[in-house]
Amino acid sequence: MSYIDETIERVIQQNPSQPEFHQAVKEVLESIRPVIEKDEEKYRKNALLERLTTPERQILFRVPWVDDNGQVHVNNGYRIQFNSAIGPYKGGLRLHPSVNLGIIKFLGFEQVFKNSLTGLPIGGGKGGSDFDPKGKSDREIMAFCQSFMNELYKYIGANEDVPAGDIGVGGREIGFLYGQYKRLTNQYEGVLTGKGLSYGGSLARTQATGYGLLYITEEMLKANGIDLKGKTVVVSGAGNVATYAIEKAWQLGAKPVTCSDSTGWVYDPDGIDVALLKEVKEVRRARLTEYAAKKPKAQYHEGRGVWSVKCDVALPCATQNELLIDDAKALVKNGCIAVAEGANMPTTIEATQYLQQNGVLFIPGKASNAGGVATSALEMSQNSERLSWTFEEVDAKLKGIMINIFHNLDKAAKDYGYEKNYVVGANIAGFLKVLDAMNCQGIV
Ligand code: NDP
Ligand code: 2IT
Repeated sequence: MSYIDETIERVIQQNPSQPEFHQAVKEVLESIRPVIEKDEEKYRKNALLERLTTPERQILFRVPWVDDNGQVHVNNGYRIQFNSAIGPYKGGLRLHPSVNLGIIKFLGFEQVFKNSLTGLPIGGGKGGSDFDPKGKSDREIMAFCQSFMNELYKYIGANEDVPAGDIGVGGREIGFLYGQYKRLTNQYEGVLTGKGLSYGGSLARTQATGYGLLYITEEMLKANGIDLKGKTVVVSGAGNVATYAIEKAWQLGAKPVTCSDSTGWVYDPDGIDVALLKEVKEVRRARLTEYAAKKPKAQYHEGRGVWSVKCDVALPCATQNELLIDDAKALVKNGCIAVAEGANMPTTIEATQYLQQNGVLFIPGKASNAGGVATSALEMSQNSERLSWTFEEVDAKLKGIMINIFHNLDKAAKDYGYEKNYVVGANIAGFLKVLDAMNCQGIV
């Protein structure tokens, strides 16, 4: 059996009940097959793929906290330090009831290749908890974040592991986490990114993932002779990534017409009103029904369904496995020309293959949502030099990074005979730098 197939089997066997982790490993390993199979025996002897698919360190901990009624709750806390070959572990923290070890491992694994693609010196990690922030008071959120940090602080540091936000973790949570880290360690350092501007945050970090997604989408379309201007865009999600993807889509002359949350979705024929969306989601933390209530022409639907709306470009920006094979079929039927992932692994492997086979340009999240972590790395640079850059400076660097990512993965795809297969291109381009660093550093 080939080394790649053997590794996939071993990962499935050794990590039972972690389907998302299996899926992420399969996607990457299938893509890097042409690299590995050139020198399979050498890699097998060095157990390269065993090391690549086994986290360097997995930290699991108890998070007890007290709610406003005095009731004690216990959640599971995770930090997976996946690979530090090219820099300190870097990656977000997710707070969502669906979080489990397999989900954090899939996210940490993806982060390794994403961070490599940015061209910046950051390794891959991810963490989080099955804590559900929905409906909690600010005091309860603080109690949870402080308890979470009481354990996590032992394993992180500005040169060691630098967490940030993800689903359920935004500016409020990063503030509470940072305050507790500082209290425990007495260190005022760039240990977290996505910080507030008054205590070391970077301008444009809030916007970075969504903006970066649109910069790379525009570049991919341009490379294929297509103009983003005038295109109808369908977006899922209504959180950090979706909101700023919608904002930048407008700025680049496209028209975003949908957004969604975990209970329903909105189609607004006039295009999504960004100010209203921010008011509903960022300020009031409310449901999308409140968006529809303010916009007589907007339609609100319960459940899922944004992919049934006719569009030119689709941007899944909510969560993993939210774009399934039937959604891919609907997109193709409606003439969609490009799918760019804002979320991590939102498209199933089957749906991805269907889109690619039907000529839809498809760019995977590890490339197209890398603007968030890239700007986190820019925040780390600013913290190290104790300076802050202007919004324009950070935004220009972000745009340059996204354009570079596209051309690097486009070139890798061509070099290995997979022209226009941006999944293969992204995985190979991300992998090669990690491979080189791992080879140089010996058996560790
Ligand atoms: P947010 O918490 O800000 O928003 C998440 C959005 O997705 C919300 O609208 C939420 O709905 C919806 N959502 C979450 N889980 C589900 C689910 N199981 N089913 C349906 N809808 C769901 O998170 P982000 O915008 O930060 O993250 C979105 C995606 O982007 C994630 O995959 C994340 O890993 C990825 N990402 C984020 C980056 C960042 O910088 N923040 C960087 C790169 C990738 P509701 O409001 O009802 O909870
Ligand atoms: O998935 C991701 O890249 C993030 N959630 C952002 C990570 C970061 O360190 O900014």
